[in-house]
Amino acid sequence: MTRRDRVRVLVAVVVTLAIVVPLGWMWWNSRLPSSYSVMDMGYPDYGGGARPAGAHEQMAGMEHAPGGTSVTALDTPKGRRPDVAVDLTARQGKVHLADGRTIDGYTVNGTSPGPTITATEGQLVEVHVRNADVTGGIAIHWHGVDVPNAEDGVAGVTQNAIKPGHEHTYRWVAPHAGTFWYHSHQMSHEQVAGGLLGPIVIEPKTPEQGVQEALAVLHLYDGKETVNGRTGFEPVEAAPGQRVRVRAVNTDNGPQAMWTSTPYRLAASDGYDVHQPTEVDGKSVVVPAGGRVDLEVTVPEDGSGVRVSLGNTGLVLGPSGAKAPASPQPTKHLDLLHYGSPTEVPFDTEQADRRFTYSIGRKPGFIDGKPGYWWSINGHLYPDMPMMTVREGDVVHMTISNHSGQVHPMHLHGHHAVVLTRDGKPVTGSPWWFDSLDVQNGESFEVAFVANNPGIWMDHCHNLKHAAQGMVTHLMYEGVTTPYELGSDSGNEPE
Ligand SMILES: [Cu+2]
Repeated sequence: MTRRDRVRVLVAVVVTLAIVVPLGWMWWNSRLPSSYSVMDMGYPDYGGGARPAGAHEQMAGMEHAPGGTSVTALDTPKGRRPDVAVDLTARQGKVHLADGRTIDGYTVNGTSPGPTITATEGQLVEVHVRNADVTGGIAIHWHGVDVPNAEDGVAGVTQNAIKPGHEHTYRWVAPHAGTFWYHSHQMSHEQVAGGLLGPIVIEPKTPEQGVQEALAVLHLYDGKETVNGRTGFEPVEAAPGQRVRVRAVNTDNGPQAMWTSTPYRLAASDGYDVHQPTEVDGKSVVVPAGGRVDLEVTVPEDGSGVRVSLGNTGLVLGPSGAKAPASPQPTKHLDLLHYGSPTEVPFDTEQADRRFTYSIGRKPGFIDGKPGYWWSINGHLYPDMPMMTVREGDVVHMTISNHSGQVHPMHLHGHHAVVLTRDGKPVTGSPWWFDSLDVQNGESFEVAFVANNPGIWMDHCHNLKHAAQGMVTHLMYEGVTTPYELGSDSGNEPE
């Protein structure tokens, strides 16, 4: 080897190492421990507000100071008798759908969707959940119901996954009338897709008289759109002239347009009534993944029906045998920024105690040793996520922006937030309350909520595939700790 050859080899080796060593370091560093606490995840973000005494910049974990409140203590008071008692048994295996198909998935009490949980606002709901044979374990989350933290049903954060043959009892007081749903929050990207879910209807204390109700639970089984477990249009008997409130739940990972063959009013979204909703004609309403809308329609007097479409499936409301006219999808969407009329919200949205940024992007890197082009939050990859830290009573502003190339349905547990602006334009209609908000690529929402439910709460993408790819952060109340752990050793995998 000449001197020149030796130099060449040396240069090649140095260049290779300069590439391989940092990559190897990134790979090594990205591997998730077999067991870890959500409190040690990422870095604290105080949103410009007060820091706890002795808080350390690098470690959110420093905050599990002695004397903290465990999530297990943030519970529904004991002693009160339940008003509504429900037994749910989850199974894994064949699912016989209402449309006659049989698929591999999950059932609740033998069906999917599972039974509807119905209660009245203020009632204590007690749900005994049994895992018959779901090998990966289960946990049940009450999507959109702002329950106490101990009842939130997130494996590894608020409880351990319920193992096969085991049970868990959930108790919560129905805090708000509206349309909600329950689903597994253990291996949720697989178990929810497979059908481990069902609807929840909370009626107001004084229901409106003369309004019939119908449920439309949208789900994709094996990639096929269904409503209430069947493809096509399910007939729902309703007399001519009857007002019908259709409660639609989107349990899929993507947004779903919904429209009707007659004009409708959007009575509610995400369980909150729209203030003074006007009649809508020629526009569809988009239900975000995880989101719900209540549409009110009136069955025509001429004996024909109303077609309620969620894509290629839906309901036909009308007298027995009623035909409903074909109803092509409108090209325009209803914009909730300008729908209904303004009214008070119960807190001052002008004053913020904390301001958080939730900027959704995409970048190359490693997550748990896997190279990829991953979702990022504020430029970071999972698990190096912001731990948004608040105190009880804070008014919180959050700017959620998306420059990742895809829509993300953002879901904060335990709270409802109100939209202030989208792309700088303020809400001019009814207060727009949500728990599941579609943020389109290029959009930026400013939202506000009151930190009024202490705990450790997931704030994640409800495209559950994205969540499983690391689109998961948490909102943490100062001084709250969890004894539960995530990771393969713990058996808890909430996403
Ligand atoms: Cu997403």
